[in-house]
Amino acid sequence: MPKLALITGASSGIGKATAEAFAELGINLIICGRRIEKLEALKESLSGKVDVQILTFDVRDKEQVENALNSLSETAKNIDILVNNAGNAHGMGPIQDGSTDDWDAMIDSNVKGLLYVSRVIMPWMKARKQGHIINLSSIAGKSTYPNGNVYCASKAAVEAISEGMRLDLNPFGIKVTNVAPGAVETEFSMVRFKGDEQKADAIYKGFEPLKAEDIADIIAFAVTRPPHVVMADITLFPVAQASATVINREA
Ligand code: 8X3
Repeated sequence: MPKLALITGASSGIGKATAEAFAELGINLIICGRRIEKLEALKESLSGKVDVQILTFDVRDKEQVENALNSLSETAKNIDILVNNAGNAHGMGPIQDGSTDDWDAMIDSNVKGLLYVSRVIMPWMKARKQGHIINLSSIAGKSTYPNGNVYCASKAAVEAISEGMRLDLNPFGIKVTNVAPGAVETEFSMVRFKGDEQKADAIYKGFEPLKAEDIADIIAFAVTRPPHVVMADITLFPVAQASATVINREA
């Protein structure tokens, strides 16, 4: 029986790359996001390989999340793998000057959105006594860096939520994998710097960052371990990166 995975934030970056990697493994997909055209294009490109269903909702909107997920057919509720990938950074600067709108955006998607989606799907997994939840955290969740403040806090929350899920879902045989990447070149920095290309490009200058596919590759590895094995916590850096703040850049 082929597995079924639901991926949030699947229209780009790590979410999209994970959908592509799962399709290679023959895992059927429910791809979720806000950008319908991007999801349609992804569905189109994968449809020859696996079954792909699209769900459009904004993880920040509790009602939208609940309505969209509950609209799934009974068969489609048999989700084996949930990839909580949706999330982003908004702004980067001293906390005393921070934008409360940016803070809302990060806490609403990275923390509350992840919880809303999981809250619907965890009972389905519990009832089947099986499932695998992959939470996309960040090195920012393990180490707070200057000007990262609320973004780092939102990812520290993801770390705590992964631990909490692992503890509370333990009796039901549900696997929880926390994935904490360092520098990955995606739309991430363009969003963080609100479209300022120069600032975004500077983040990845002088070294070879990770690609979305590198993270997807590790997630694909995590979901193909034997039933008795769970990769609980994975930190991934490009070779040039040694910590949240130390990156060896060519001059
Ligand atoms: C993304 C990695 O180092 O920009 O979460 O916070 S970092």
